[in-house]
Amino acid sequence: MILKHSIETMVDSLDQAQQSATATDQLSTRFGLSLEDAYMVQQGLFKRRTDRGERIVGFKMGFTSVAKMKQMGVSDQIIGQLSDRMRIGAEGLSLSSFVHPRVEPEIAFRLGAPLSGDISRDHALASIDAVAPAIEIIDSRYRDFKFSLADVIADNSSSAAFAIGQWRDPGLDLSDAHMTMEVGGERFTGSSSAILGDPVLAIVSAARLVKEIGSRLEAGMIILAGAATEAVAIGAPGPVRLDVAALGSVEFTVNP
Ligand code: 0L1
Ligand code: MG
Repeated sequence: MILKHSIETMVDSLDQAQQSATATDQLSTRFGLSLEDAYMVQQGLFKRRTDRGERIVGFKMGFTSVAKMKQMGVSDQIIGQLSDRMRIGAEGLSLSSFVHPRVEPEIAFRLGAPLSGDISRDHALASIDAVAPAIEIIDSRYRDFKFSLADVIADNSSSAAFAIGQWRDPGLDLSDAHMTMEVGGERFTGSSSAILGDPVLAIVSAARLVKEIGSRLEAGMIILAGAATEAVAIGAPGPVRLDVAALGSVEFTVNP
């Protein structure tokens, strides 16, 4: 395991990159970084955020689609954390606050009960309090959006912001819902089945991974299940919108 002062140096590097919206070098080119170390850096980053007054409101799941796992040569999911200040409100998103943001069409779950460790799909399903369409903004703090698996975990699994539409009661079958995202006037379509074959399974993975990092999912927390298509770069100011069949829509404005 890496020394504590090295973890703090890595936290400094990513925290500054995020706060100044300036790309930094990959940590793995400067430090030998295990996946365990990487999650310690992620926890350190969130300690900085909570010390600055942010509140943890949930988790994002990454690499939940076969396409993304293949792209990175990995076979498991990764997890990142969501804070209240990462949620996009009516003011929209300011491009200048990000390095090179991309958007992902997702589904969000709100939990009605705490979860941790190995759980069944039925248990996960029964724990859902509400469901909503969601867009995750990923923004690697690394130059050129290039990183190793440990690098991306340390960097909060690239999570930068998120938008959530109207919550609705669970009960809808979301295993194969058509999803259409519009960015810069272009349309991108996919199906929620791309998310682990069934987005509810993202909750099963989230419960397992939070236990591994010594945390747990709390009632009221939000889980972003992962992307249904490739991430799309936000090239210019304008609207971004997602429609999920039977579930509804979510939209925000990208400002300069
Ligand atoms: O699915 C994801 O949200 C992946 C996040 C990490 C990899 C990336 O930045 O594309
Ligand atoms: Mg995502």
